[in-house]
Amino acid sequence: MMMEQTMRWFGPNDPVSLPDIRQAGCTGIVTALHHIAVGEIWTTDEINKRRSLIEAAGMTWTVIESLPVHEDIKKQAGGYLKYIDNYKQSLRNVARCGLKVVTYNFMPILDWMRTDLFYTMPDGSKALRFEKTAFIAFDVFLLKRPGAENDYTEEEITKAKFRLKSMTDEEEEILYRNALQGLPGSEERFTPEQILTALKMYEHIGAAKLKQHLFYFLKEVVPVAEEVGLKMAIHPDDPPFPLLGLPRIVSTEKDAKELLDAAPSPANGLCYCTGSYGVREDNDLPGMVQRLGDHIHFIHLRSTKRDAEGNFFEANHLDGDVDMYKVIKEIVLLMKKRNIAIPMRPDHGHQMLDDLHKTTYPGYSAIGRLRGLAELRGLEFGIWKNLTGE
Ligand code: DNO
Repeated sequence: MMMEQTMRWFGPNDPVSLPDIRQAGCTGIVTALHHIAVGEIWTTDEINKRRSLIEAAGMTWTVIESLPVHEDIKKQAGGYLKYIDNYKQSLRNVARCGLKVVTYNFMPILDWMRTDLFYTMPDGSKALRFEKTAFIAFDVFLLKRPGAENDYTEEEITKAKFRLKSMTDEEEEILYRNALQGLPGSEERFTPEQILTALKMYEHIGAAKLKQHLFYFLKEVVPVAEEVGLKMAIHPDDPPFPLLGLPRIVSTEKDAKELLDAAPSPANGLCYCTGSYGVREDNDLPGMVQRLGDHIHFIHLRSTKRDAEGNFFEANHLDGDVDMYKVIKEIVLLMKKRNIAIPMRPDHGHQMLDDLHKTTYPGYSAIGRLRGLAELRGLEFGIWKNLTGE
């Protein structure tokens, strides 16, 4: 039994079409109703409309990514009780429409963060990259976040100042835009004022408090998910460390274990994202599958390459710091033990070939993901044949 192969699709406006994804070899689609405002209820009508589009293209809607958690829930402020009720209702509705897995994250304000969306690889393809010094330059000198200088050493700040000086106006503008990129699937960007106001609201919320808020949310929604037969899959922080003074609480195996223990249920689970967890050297990726495998409901496969300076870029799926052979071997063993096919998607891909001339969602061009999926599928097929002799 192989992993269920899926790709993320951002909906009818995605330049990558459903037939493209099917031709890449996928049987499942991972998507969300991006047009519904965060916090509002997903109605069965809207879910079914989307599901029909996917089924008409010969695939199934396997996983939701994401059913986003309203900021008020993360802060336990404003209308958070109503938003939790809405979330429960959305869960009931998606279950009624036959969906099985719901991905979400608990990252305050921002989802993923990169400083460079077009980092040129030696072969001319483009990758996403996080450059620490550029990020500090953004934080301290462009955004001018109050207190930002306290988060870095003097040496780091001096380096950031020089880094900024070395940039052309255009490069500076691009850095600014990249860092303020909105959520995946949305074309909106935050304005600096919006970010600074949002950051202010988190001034008194440290990691311990944010964890309490997550655990409260889980205790509320996990029983509903369990009752209606859904699996929840929390996506880790990307990158897995605090940014802009915001706490990040799903970065390590310990974090994952704690949140699972906070609301014990088979429905309380993880999105095992090797690209996010793998940025930290102290995360033992194959070991996490061994120890937390019963709670892995969705898999993102991607590899990053870090350096001693704290930078990383997204490598080819089989290169970089993630030992994809060991990871997939553990997943094959896990699926054999659980006797299920866990859905996976190749996470991100390089922009390459014809896609270099197209505008797609950062990380989500067709050909790079097609390459990633093909390589991952081949690796899995070989491991699976070898292990099972089937
Ligand atoms: C990035 C994605 C994340 C993920 C969310 C899940 O490419 O992996 O944005 O979808 O964090 O809620």
